[in-house]
Amino acid sequence: MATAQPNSTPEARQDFYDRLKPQNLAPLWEVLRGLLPSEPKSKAAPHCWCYADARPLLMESGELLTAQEAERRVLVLENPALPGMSRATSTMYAGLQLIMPGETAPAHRHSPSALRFMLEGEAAFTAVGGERTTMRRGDFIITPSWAWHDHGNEGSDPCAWLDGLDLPLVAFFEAGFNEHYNDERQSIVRPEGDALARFGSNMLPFKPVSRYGLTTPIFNYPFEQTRAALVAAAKGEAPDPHEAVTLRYSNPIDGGWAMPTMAAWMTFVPAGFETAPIRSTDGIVMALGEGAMTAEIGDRSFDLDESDVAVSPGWTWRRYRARKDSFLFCFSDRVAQEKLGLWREERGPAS
Ligand code: 1HN
Repeated sequence: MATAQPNSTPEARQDFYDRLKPQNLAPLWEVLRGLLPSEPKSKAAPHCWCYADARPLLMESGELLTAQEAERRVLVLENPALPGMSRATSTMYAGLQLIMPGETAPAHRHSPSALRFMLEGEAAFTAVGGERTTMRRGDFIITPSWAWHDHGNEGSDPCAWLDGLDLPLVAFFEAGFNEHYNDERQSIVRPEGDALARFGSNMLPFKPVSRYGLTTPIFNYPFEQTRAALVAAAKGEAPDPHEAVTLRYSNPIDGGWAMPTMAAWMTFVPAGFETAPIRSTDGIVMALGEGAMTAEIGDRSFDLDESDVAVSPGWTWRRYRARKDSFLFCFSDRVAQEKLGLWREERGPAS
């Protein structure tokens, strides 16, 4: 059977494309392969920020300007493959924030959600929803979307933490809002520990409450609890070949992830344990809370010490080897991908 055989010249095609352009039309067949790769190829690169190298610069920023002046005194962790875009992975923002003794980072709120992983200092607090929480090393802290939040440091040492925000995701949806509070600090209406007592003690209020919409009502998951749970869990079962011992931070209201756009979890890799390769479609930001370990990410290998931050781009093989008992905090857009039916993982052979 004869099939249609258009015999256009390259010049004729180009002429056609030139006439499409003024009509804001374009030929799909010229770009289809780029739109639909056979598998994801992240634009982000594997990378590690050594806290020992970043810390002196962070402290120098403390001499340069006040937290109030800066609004948030943060050194953005820029993925080397995405310069100037304020992105650690393709969809996640990360930064190192410093607050000096006596300072206040003034109250504001925004539709992007924020999380913090505490790195240094014992006397910083954050206030959310009229309640304060003291932020200690290894604590996982949440600022829900559109919740007023301010931070302060009432001790005598600098305090620093890792910030994670879903800014690139929100920017993609063009759904970002921001508002300043009419005072430096929000008014405190609840005693410290209220949220943890009501929602973080394996009990829940009789009356259904949702203080922050889709976000967990617990806004500080203390490291002390997380660490104890991981260590106890490691006693009951051998570590998973790919995950080691991993528990995710959950929303007690529905058992889902703690936040609607950013998934967070902590992995305990016991000293000497080596995980088998795994890759997933979410790009991951990780910070070592405690221990010492090697992270192999794609063709890179990073020796992580405490407070170092590393990035594993989406669909990139990763594996860990612990030199000491290691507690690795991780966050990614996995929860968003899961809701959209996009998230996948692949597990390599366990040797
Ligand atoms: C923000 O509100 C904080 O509240 C930190 O500590 C970093 C980066 C971009 C936009 C808002 C904070 C931020 C941020």
